[in-house]
Amino acid sequence: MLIYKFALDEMNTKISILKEEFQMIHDYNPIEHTSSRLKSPESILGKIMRKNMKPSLTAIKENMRDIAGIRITCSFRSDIYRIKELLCNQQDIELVECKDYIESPKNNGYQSLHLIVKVPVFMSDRVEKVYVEIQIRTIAMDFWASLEHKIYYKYDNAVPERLTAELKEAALAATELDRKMEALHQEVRELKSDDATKLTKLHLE
Ligand code: 0O2
Repeated sequence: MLIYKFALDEMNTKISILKEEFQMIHDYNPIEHTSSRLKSPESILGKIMRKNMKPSLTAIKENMRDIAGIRITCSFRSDIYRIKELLCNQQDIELVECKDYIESPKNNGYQSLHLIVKVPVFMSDRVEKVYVEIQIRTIAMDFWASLEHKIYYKYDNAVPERLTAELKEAALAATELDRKMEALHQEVRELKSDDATKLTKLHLE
């Protein structure tokens, strides 16, 4: 598991650098918060059985791509794609798979951008490319997902139909909230840039 921990450490450092640099240069931070986790051995075993995977180390290393996972929560929907670009443009990050559950939400309403990337981990005697799953979502998407997760576990996967329908409605409300916040954000940005242009003009006169 150590190699997955190192991969997470590396990714967390990359995200911290992006965060600080953005704050300094643009006076704005697109990342609200991040969390990372290593899948527990029990959870890994559970997935091997569920997916009928070969329980060999090589098969696990190649097929289980979410042992190391990072979740990035952003303020706005546009930030999600910006962060994806910033990370994937880094030379040592290889994008293996991108699942866009924002463009195409899951049937239950779940929204998030999922990336599977490979990062090189430099050990004393070798370099290993390690899979990391990155989930990027807005605060509203994250709020919805964490409540849905709790409900799903509470009902042991058999969520009553009424709740499923209400959850879907809540997902639509979260999408609408994200849309409104994005529009407000855009307006504030335009106002700021107008002010900056006026100030520059004043200085030049
Ligand atoms: P944990 O503990 O959060 O990691 P697979 O990962 O192979 O079983 P799939 O379809 O390839 O399945 O993966 P996918 O769709 O990329 O989603 C995997 C992870 O996304 C899940 O991890 C959840 O974290 C999150 N996720 C996906 N769908 C939902 C959903 O409907 N509701 C919520 N709340 N989260 C979701 P794990 O392994 O289930 O758990």
